[in-house]
Amino acid sequence: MGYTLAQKIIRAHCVEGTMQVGEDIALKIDQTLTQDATGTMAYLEFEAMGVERVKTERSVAYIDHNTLQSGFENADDHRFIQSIAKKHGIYFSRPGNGICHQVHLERFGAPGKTLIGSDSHTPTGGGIGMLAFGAGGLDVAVAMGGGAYHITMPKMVRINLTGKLSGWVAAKDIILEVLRRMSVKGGVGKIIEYGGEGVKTLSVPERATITNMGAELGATTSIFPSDEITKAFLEAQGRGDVYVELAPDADAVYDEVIDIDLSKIEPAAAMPHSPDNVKSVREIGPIKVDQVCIGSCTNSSLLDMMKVAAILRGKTVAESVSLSIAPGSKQVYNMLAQNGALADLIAAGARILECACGPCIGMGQSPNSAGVSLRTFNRNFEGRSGTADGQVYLVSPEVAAASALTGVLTDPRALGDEPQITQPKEFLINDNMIVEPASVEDAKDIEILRGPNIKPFPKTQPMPAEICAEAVLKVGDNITTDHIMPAGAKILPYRSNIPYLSNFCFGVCDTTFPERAKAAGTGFVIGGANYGQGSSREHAALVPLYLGIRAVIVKSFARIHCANLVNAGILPLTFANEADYDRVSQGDRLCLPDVRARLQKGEALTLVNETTGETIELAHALSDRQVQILLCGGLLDYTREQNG
Ligand code: MIC
Ligand code: SF4
Repeated sequence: MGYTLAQKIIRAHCVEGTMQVGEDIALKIDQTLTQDATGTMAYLEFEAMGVERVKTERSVAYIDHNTLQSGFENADDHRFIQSIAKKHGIYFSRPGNGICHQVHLERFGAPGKTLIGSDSHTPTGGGIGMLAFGAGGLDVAVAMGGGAYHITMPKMVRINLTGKLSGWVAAKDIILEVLRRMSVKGGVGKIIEYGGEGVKTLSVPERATITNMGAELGATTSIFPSDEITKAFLEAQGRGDVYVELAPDADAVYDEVIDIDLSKIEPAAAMPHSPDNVKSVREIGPIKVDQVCIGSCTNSSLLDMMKVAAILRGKTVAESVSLSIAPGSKQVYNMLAQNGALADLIAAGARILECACGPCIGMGQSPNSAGVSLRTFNRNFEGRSGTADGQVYLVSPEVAAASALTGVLTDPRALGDEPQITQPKEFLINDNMIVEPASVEDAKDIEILRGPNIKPFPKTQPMPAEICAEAVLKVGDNITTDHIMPAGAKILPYRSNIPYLSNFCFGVCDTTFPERAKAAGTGFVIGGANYGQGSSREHAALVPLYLGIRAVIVKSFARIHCANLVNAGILPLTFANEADYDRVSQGDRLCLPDVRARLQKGEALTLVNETTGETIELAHALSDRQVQILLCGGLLDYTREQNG
């Protein structure tokens, strides 16, 4: 029996476990990346591990999220990350150099390598045949220190692409179609491999758009084969030497196969407030648009920007629309400047932003009240834009640009012939914004620069014999980490200040939660299906930990958040029967009797609802290692214990 592409890379990196679906496997990690919103915490954790020099082949620290300096906090965090990178062997991508995933694809990614990043869209690297995972900061810190990355061996899904996209239909429309079919929880526990003849019609940036947004399926990761197109991209980046051809075996076995005929796909949009709420632009109709934002790690490549420039050339953005554009990297920005396309964007009235995440993470450009915002981004969760009642639609750059001109949601097929944009033979290569780490010798003298906003890691404690506490919060299905720990311009500066951040925990669902949790001292959170979908921010676990949450009991979890809860020492449990979700109400007094001993012995866990007198069966999918981590009080304590 042959292997799938992902299985081949897993086999080459597996240091523990066997490739049986559902088993815990440990992978050697070749590369890591961090961004600044999760990076400060990740490097504090790395420091706590006491490792002098990173043990990966390449680790890169990017500054791309917290790019508004409205006080000293973000600037201080950037200095901290820069100094720690220099000292410990990490490359540092300076603010202004671009969004981590775009720059990593351009300058560092390599087919066949493993990458973990403290950002859920790290699977963007799958566009060049990397096996790339989003992870919590603590997992990335462990990997930088040479530790393996643990995942549950996923199922293999093949998405078979046939045919060719018609004019004006984009890679974004392919992934929106996959989301429409599979939903935001359809990818949980799965690796999505793209294959078939249709793959040859897609450039690397298009493939990367698709693997990037595989995060919204909840997939462990997504990957494309590495072929002649990958080779041409890497050669154009002056990195042809890292190319290797990679494909699945002809007799590889997949758990699921999905066929997509590219010629049948239409321009589409994900409607508020979920990336899987997808309809064709034609079906939605010409709704009035207030704002258009083009950029983000999903759609900010040179190819995307050139298409947008061609659509806007010689025209003016509709009077009622605010259009902002953020190129994905300095390379893209600079090339647009040199070839004149930037002038077309400016002339048309676009507001050009720096190459960073920007509006995608609520760093500016919040829409007006109840405003309709079309975005080429990957997430349209409620409130994420910074405007509580903002109506965000996710679309391709083509739909975005066409609609910016008309002021209503527009099918770009109405614009006549599609402009033909080809990938350049050579990209503009200038790595002057990537700072190399100091030599081992020089590193000794480097001082780590810490600002006053950096507060200590929350207190952890070993798993107690039993947990008895109140259900301080009960929420429904598909709760995102943006609900649990919102981001945006007002809060992001406090990513290294958990006590301050805690005032905003679950703010989207219930602003009284922080106060009530503090008053209760310890507590449970009860949730529905796909709890914790979205970002990799470990703050969505560290802040509840700080607020005394000891266990989260839900119908099902999203992968990265579940791992983050374990790493923080919070027990992630599920109802053995989903219907039992209805047998717990907010405010009920709950008990997990003998929880420590039962976890140790591998015995079933039960929940006693002392308010109703009922006993409820629980389940968990914890590996033996995760049980050990929880018994110690979290991954930091576990790692310290392991290192003696
Ligand atoms: C996101 O897109 O939600 C983020 C902001 O990039 C997060 C990371 C974070 O919260 O810092 C992610 O995707 O992991
Ligand atoms: Fe940045 Fe948005 Fe991409 Fe997250 S999804 S890394 S915030 S651009």
